[in-house]
Formats: sequence, C-alpha cells, structure tokens
Amino acid sequence: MLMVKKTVVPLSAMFLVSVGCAQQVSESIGESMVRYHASTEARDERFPSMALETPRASVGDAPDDFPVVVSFGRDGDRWTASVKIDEGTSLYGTGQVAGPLRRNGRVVETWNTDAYGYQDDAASLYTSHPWVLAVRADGSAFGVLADTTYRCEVDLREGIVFRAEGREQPVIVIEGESPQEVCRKLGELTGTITMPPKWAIGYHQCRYSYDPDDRVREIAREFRERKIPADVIWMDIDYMDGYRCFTFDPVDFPSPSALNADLLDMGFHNVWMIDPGIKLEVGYSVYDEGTKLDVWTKKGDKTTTFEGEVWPGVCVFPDYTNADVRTWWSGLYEEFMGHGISGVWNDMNEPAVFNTPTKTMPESNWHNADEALGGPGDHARFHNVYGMLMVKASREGVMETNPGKRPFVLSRANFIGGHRYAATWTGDNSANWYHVDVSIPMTLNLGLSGQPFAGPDIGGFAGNGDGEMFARWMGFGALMPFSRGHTAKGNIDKEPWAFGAEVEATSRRALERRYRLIPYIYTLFRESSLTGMPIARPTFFADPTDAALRSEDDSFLLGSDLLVVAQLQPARDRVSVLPRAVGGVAWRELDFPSFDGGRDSKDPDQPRLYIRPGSVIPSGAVMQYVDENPLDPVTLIVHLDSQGRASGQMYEDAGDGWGYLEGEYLHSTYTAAREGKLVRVRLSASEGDMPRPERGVRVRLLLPDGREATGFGRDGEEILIPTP
Ligand code: NBV
Repeated sequence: MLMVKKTVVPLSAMFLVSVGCAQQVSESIGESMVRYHASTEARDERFPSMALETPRASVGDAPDDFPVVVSFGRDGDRWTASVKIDEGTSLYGTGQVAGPLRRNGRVVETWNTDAYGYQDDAASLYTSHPWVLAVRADGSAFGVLADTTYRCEVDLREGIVFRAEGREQPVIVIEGESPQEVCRKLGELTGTITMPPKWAIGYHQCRYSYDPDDRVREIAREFRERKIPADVIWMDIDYMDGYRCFTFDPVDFPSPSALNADLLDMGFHNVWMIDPGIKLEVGYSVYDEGTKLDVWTKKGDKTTTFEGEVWPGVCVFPDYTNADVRTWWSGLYEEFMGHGISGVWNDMNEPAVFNTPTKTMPESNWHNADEALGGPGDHARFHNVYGMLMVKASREGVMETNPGKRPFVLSRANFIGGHRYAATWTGDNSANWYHVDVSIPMTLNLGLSGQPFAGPDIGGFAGNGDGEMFARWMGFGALMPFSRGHTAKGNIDKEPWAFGAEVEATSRRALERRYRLIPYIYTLFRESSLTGMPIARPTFFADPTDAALRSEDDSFLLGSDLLVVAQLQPARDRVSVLPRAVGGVAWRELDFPSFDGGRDSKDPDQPRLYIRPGSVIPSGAVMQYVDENPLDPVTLIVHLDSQGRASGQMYEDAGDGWGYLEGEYLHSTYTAAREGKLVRVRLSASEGDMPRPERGVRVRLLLPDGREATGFGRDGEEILIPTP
C-alpha cells in the first residue's frame, strides 16, 4: 500500500473546469524528491515508470514546505502539468535538443524521430527526455520529470508546462541545493552508466561505410602510420549481406573474425551495426525464427504483423516490449559476437520506417508488452521506449556472450533512463557551422538529462564541409565524452588526414590532448557511474550563482576542474565568459607540448583549456590507444588555490571486466600544499585493492607568475617542489 497524503494545491481554472474537484496527491519518494499525481485515480492507475531504475514507493507525506508545486490540468485531449518559476531561473535539460544550452522560451516534443539534417526548429529528435532542470538565481535548483512515455510537449515559454497524451501520469520533482545535487538525485532515480570498457573512451573512427574489409584495415594502418591516436573502427550497414541483420556480406566481409583479429593486432577495437528492421524473407533465419516464435510488432488489429520498408526492403520489427522477444533478440548476439566483435551500434530504432506518412510505425500498432511494463498497449505508448527496450535486449545479449567483459552499445533512439543500457550521439547532424555550434550545448543538455556518454558526429554526417570546419570540430570534439568522427555515404573522406597536412596536425594535437587526459577522463566516467554526474558539464557548474555563465554555449567543463573554451565561429569572434577568480586566484590557462616541438595552444583550432584553482589533474603520456603502455609516469598538473592548496583524484582499474566491482581498482587522492617556499605533493588517500604500480610521478606546478615548476618522485611518496 502506498502511504499517500492528499494535498489540495491551488488549481488552475482550466483544471477546475475539466476535472472538477479531483484532488491532487503528493508523496515523498526520497530525500527532497516528491511525486505528484493528478488524482488518487491517476495515482492508482498509472503505468509503471520506464524512467526509474527501480520502482519508488511512497515514503510518506510530501513535506508541507516543499518549494516546488505542480498543478495538473487539461488542454484539449492532453493532460498538463505546470510549474511556476521565479525570475532569474534558467532552464536546461529536455534531453537531445538542437539550439542553445539555456532552454527558456523553447518548446520541444518528446517523440523519437529520425531527423536527418535537423535544424534549430526541430521539435523532436532521436531520444526523449521529458525532464527539465531549473537553476534559480541563487544557484539552488530543482528538476521536474513528467514520468510518461507518451508524446509530451515540453513548453518552457512561461514557466514549465508539460502537455502529454495518454492518461495522467506522475510528475516527479527533485529539489537541490545546486544543479549538481539535482543531477546526482536524478542518477539515484534513473540509475547511472556502468563503467564502459576503457577502449570506448578513446577516439572512434566511423563512416557510412568503410567497405570492403580491406578498406577498414587500411584506415587502421593509416592511423598507426601517421601516429594519430585512435581506439575503435566502426562497421556501418554495408558490411551486412543485403542489409540483413546478423549476416555478413560474403564478398566484402568474408571473414569478420579475421578482420577483427587484424584490427586487434593493431590495437583497435571494433563496433558493428545492428538495426531493428528485419528483412521479410522466407529462408532468412532471423525472419524464420522470429516468425515461428511470433515476435513481430502487430498492427492495430493485434494479430497481423506490421510490415514497413527500411534498408533491406520490406521488414518486420521485433516487439521489444515483450520479455520473451527480448530474450530471443539477446540470443541472436551469441554467434554474432563470436566473430570477435567488441561493441554494438543500434541505429534506426525510433523506429524509422520509410513508407509511412509519419516515418515511423502507426501509433495504433500493437505491442504485447510485459505486465511489468503496464501490459499490452498501442505504439503511441511504447514509441518513445522502443529504442530503449531494444538496446536493453542488445546489451543483455552482448553480456551473455561475453560475461567477463564490459558491454559497449551505442543507440540512436532512447528514453530518459536509457543511459543504463547505451551511449548515444547527436544523430545525423550536418557539416555546417550551425552544427559545429550546437554540438556542445546538445551534449551538455543530454548530460543534464542523465545521459553522460554522448557526443556529435565530428566533421558532420550530412554534407562535406571543409578543412577549416573539420579542424575546429576535431579541436573540441576530441574532448567530448563520446568522441567519434563519422560521415555519410557519398561525402568526401573525413579521416583526420583527409584535409591535408595542416588539418591532420590539428587533429593529431587534439587527439593527443584527449589521450594525455585519459587518466582524468576515465576518473570522470567512474564518478558518473557512481553518482550520475555528467562528464561534460555546463560552465555555470563552476559557479551556479553567476548569471553571466548561464548561457555559455561555446565552452564546457570536463569534470569540475578543466574548462574547455572553443571558438565555434569561422571568424573566432565570440568571447566566452570565464568563471570568476576564486579568492583572487583565476582559472589558469593550460596547454601541452605539441608533437612538433611547440605548445598545442599555439594551434588556433584547439580550444583553450583552463584549470580550476585548487585542483590536481592526473594525466599521462600520449598513447596511440588507451593502455598502449602502462601509465608511467603519472603527470599531476597542480594549480593552487588562494590558500595554497589543491587536490584531485585518479581512478584506475583493469580497463575491462567486472573486477572493479569487487574492489579491484585504485582510487588515489593527491593533494598539494604550499609550505613557505616549498610545495608538498602527496598521496593523501588511496582506496581499492589494486596494488599501486611501481611508477614515477611528475608534477607540473603552475606558478602564479605564469611559469611552471616541475617535481619528480615515486608514486606514493611525497614530492617537495621548491618555488621562487
Ligand atoms: O547506417 C547508415 C546511417 C548511419 O551512418 C547514421 O549514423 C545513422 O544516423 N544511418 C543513420 C541510416 C542512414 C542515414 C541516411
């Protein structure tokens, strides 16, 4: 039994007219988390949440002084939920949305859509996150989740208004002292990512499509010969035999195992695409088996299989809302993964269908959904979670085949909470400056909506662009959580060397930065997996009380200590606002040696980097792929605060496998403190059972006068650095 307090809240006129005197219900579901229901009936008849990791029972009455009130109402056929905001409140989140970081004044609609070449006015993209993060003028924050899978308009023109189809579902509000706290609480509710295999945080090279297999080998060799760091090469749909999923073209990809083995020899992992559309063809084993087991999504009559056209021609679509279907789908990965496949890419899973007016399934299609998902229902209810349920099943299949390895799955469509199953990217962007510009805010808003493992197609998917644009894109794209170059069929080549020597040099510098920073970035993935904190964070996280940072679209924080400031206009004429000095100490510009003997900051296509006062950033030498060599020495970059102190963390583990869950990791806290003319750097805390490697530590101490002092020592021992 839920323990529920009935609370009468001010009802809008609209609510009174259409719902009469139904009483809203508000219940506490955790510390500073309240769930609102339009009425007791709405509460009792709600569908199970697809967003939450585990169902949340009421833990008592909502506190009387809870600061955020939700008002339910109606607008025609849709139910509405509104929250008023105070002046000075900035709105973020709403998932994968084109346009600026700050969402005030914007309207979007959750409806997973194949949005090739989308523009600023796109109402719906590939993933759905009916979630808004609100940051008040004083830096405190709250988040609002409309816990519905149905099509839902998120209108931020006047306060926060959700207008959703289907019957009334709960609205959950999280209150927090800061936006960071709200992100962590969202992580508590919707779950967090698991640690990806370390190779997945290296650079990925993709194209639609590298074909045949020797072209894939050639790309891998080029990376190594040119000394451009990279970890993964991707196989897009043309590797398949006539676009039949789980098959390989016998001529162009006769031996995927041999290809994957050759890639591995060169230090590359691989990712292969699987779509949901299964070719309707008697004799094709996946179709035959699926038909025998009756796994396909049905039309509105609940019995006839729905057919729609995608790449292979007429296709049928697994009904992932059903546990037996998901089990069957998972099972298909066993043989597939057996070819030495490292990771899986699920595309077109909105699902995209070519020959329907809506470019997806009709909303009247029928899903034989599990009782745990609320039982059977129409596509209108399950559309936004179709992709999420697909990747849930894909991920399980990958894990069943390789139980000792961490899965990597990328999904185009998803729903809030779906970060538990797959990473994502910003879909089919275009090679133009608008898309250069929105890559950062889109990735940030995904992170603020619970999906930290995201990034754009570097270089642009649709169209060619040019070297100037590519260089700029690579400069900051190399520092996004998911860093992948990709482009469409028919376009010019877009590998880092495709635009000539200068752009190649810029790309190498950018990727060398990423690889030097892998110890830091990997630590951020660990933090995110534990807490739900985004990896790339908006600049205002440095100081949520600073109104000047609220609309910073051209910069982002990697973690809390490193600010990345990009130039996203050809003319490089936009000025970014930096966080204020802390206690008189400014964020300090940081760069690295360039492969050609200079400093990488001399390259105008690299974003500027700034380090937070009081931080220690762990870094390492350039590697051609993660873990090419042991991390030795660790380089600690130290920027003291006004008290002459700094600290930072470094997380390490085996890079794959699950040992870290049993304590096989090393989490080191390094601190630095000024003592007169000396700065003492030491390991101040160490967690985990992994033995500390015998290795050197090099300290780059950033001095107030702009110079650097260097110290050397052994890891675990104190290092004393004299300063002028
Ligand atoms: O599989 C081909 C492409 C893929 O490269 C892209 O990343 C996806 O977003 N896919 C869409 C289908 C064709 C798009 C024109």
